[in-house]
Amino acid sequence: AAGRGAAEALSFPADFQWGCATAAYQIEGAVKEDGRGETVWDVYAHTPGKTTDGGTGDVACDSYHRYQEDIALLKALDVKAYRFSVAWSRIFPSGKGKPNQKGLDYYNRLIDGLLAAGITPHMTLFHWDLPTGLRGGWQSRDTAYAFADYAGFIAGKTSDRVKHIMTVNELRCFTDLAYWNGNKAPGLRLPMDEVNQVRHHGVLAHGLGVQAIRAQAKAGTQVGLADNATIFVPAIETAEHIEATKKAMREENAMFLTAIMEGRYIDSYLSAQGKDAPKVQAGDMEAIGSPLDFLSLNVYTSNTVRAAATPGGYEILPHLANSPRMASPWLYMTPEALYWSIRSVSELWQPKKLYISENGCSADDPVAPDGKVYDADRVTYLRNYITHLHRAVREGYPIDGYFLWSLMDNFEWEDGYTKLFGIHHVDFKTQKRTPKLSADWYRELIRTGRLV
Ligand code: PNW
Repeated sequence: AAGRGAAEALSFPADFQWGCATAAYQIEGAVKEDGRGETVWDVYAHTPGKTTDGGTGDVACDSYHRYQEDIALLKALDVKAYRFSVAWSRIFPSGKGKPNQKGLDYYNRLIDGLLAAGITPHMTLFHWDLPTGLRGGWQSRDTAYAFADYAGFIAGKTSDRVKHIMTVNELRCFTDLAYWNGNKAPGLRLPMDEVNQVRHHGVLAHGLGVQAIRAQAKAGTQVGLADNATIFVPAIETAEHIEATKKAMREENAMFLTAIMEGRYIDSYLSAQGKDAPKVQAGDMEAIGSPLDFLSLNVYTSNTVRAAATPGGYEILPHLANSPRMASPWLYMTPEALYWSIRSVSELWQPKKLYISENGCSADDPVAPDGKVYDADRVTYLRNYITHLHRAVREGYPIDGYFLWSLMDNFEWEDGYTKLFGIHHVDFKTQKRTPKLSADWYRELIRTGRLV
């Protein structure tokens, strides 16, 4: 009886939304087909030296042509939901102006195919593939207005069937990493005042996007975003370290998630930035703080936090030389991140509903003599993280679903094809998709509804 009880303790609710995630530029290919416009990632990936192996998204997984095969993979896993992104430049080739019906047709085919297979679509409107027709990119405030027009348009066209819409994916990645660190497209390294303005245009685009979607979508459409907040885990689970963790969460994400959840830039951020703080116009913060129907978090890794000596202070502990990590150097294995991300945002801001919109890892993918990939490290990573997801479910946080990144190996941005996150192996010569051990493991988790 004790053994049985232990197994039941790791059960998930029957209606828990297990899913997989992908993004347009990472899987679609067909970059010049049916009127798709050029994006910053087309330019960046084709600039020599920008991606590790010279890889581009020109072909990627060829999902633009093979989406039915991808739906079949999802169906074989028996996932309940699929998170994909819409390529803005397929809908508005230069970012604005006249819509391109052929681009819209593709997403209609995909959405209808998913629904026919009994899979709920969760749609992201911007996953970094900014049309180059938008001069100045995210440095320009006009890009936020163009995004809102695009978001409202696509919501109007699809919300009869798509009930979960995310505005943008990972603000930090397409602002800081693209305009400050410079290792994502367009690859700039701007001074801090300009970076803060780029960040502001990013959160503004999200906020104006929420308003436009609400104005044009059918009733019952749920709107949120997929954010990669920087996540913290308390050094020890005591009141003082938990307090420090929440404080770190709120302050370290001040320019993104905190601004969105509170509708303002908190004082510590504004005073730290001083004269570099963003220039804000009337109405901006109201738009940015638009209430959301759900919040989705992309969770990969975290840092440990301890309460600092000064009252109310916090200290972020650095990763150590031998801290366990996965194939991508930034991807430290910190499974508690899944629980503490959910708990911290819940205690800070009480979102109505939560999803994990991405979790997964790059790992060694050894091909066995039988041709199968036995990615045991990825299974270990997933089992550990989902154990901590279970804790959040068990404690009653309003978490409705989990999307594994990624359905299949794909174009991993500046790493090209040298770091792969798929639970299906893709042979990029033949485009053959093969389930890895992790896909078999995930299918079993979905089938039984519990961690085994
Ligand atoms: C996410 N970090 O990116 C993206 O949403 C995906 O498109 C991407 O393929 C996936 O995670 C794996 O990298 C991230 O440095 C990139 O912490 C970098 C970080 C986090 C997420």
